[in-house]
Amino acid sequence: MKVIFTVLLLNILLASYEAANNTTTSEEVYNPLEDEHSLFLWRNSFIKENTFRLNEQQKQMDGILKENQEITTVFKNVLNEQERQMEGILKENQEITTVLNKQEKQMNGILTELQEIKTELKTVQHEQETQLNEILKHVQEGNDEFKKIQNEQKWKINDMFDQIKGISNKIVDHTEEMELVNQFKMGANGQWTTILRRMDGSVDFYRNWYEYKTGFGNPPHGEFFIGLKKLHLLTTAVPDVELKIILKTWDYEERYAFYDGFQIGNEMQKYRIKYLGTYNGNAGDKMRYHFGRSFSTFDEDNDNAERSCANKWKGAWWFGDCFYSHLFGPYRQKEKANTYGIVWNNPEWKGEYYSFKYAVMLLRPKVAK
Ligand SMILES: [Ca+2]
Repeated sequence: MKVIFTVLLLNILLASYEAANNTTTSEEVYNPLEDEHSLFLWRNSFIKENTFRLNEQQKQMDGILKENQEITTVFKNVLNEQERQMEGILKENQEITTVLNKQEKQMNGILTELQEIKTELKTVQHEQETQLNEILKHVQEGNDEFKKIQNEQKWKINDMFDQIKGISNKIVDHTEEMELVNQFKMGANGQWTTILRRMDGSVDFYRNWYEYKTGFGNPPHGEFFIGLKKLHLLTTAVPDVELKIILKTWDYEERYAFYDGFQIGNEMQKYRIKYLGTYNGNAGDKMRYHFGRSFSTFDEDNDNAERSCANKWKGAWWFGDCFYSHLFGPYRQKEKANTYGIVWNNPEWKGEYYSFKYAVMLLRPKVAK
């Protein structure tokens, strides 16, 4: 600043000097003393004036400098203030960062704990599931075992009941059979016992061995068969038994076949006709062919045919290959039976294609003559 100021001052002085010289040259009368005095005065005046100016300028410059200094001071103050503020902000930021870091650490800690808890929970859950499954398995096993025992007991009880029922039935059967045999014996005065009745087709006669053995139908007044077992008992209860077969046609013609002896074997002998006495009657001797034959049902083929006669003709009888009579055949509503029916094959009467409306087999102890 001082250098600039000095250069400026010298320039001003030089310019003033030159201007003075120029003025001088224009003077017509030249007086050196006067000139020198004038110059001196002028110089003084000039110096004074310029000193004044310089002072003024110095003052202005000082003012400006002072203003600058003040501005600089203000600026410095502002800068300092800002710096302080920045420092404050930085400090705050640091504090915040510290707090944030702390919080982050805490969060991480919490997250880790949560993760551990989660893992632990999973483990506990898995263990509980396993335990539950184990318990359920035990319960199921227990239940199964219980059911098994329950079933076994049920079967045992059922077996016991069956046995009791069997014994009871046997007692009843035996009593019934004894009674039947006794009544039969008492009927020695000529009373017939019905062992078979066909009259209206209300009972199905296409039945198995067991049913033919035990009997079926609606005795004593409906359609029925007494059963082979009882037939064996009755025909062996007394020395001689008489058999009478009565047949009725659809036009109410009645004929009979009488045998003065009749005996049926036991089950081991397949209930075969062991004895058939002399025939008498008007229906024809159509039991003769069946003498000596075993009994057959659709599930027990004891006939002499390659096929099953019972199955073929839908009945049961003492079949050979296959029959001349078949009173256990299907009940037909028409006269034309085409051999399927209640047949008594007498060619001189109705022949093999006729199915009778009515048929009975009767037994009685032989009446003494
Ligand atoms: Ca056969």
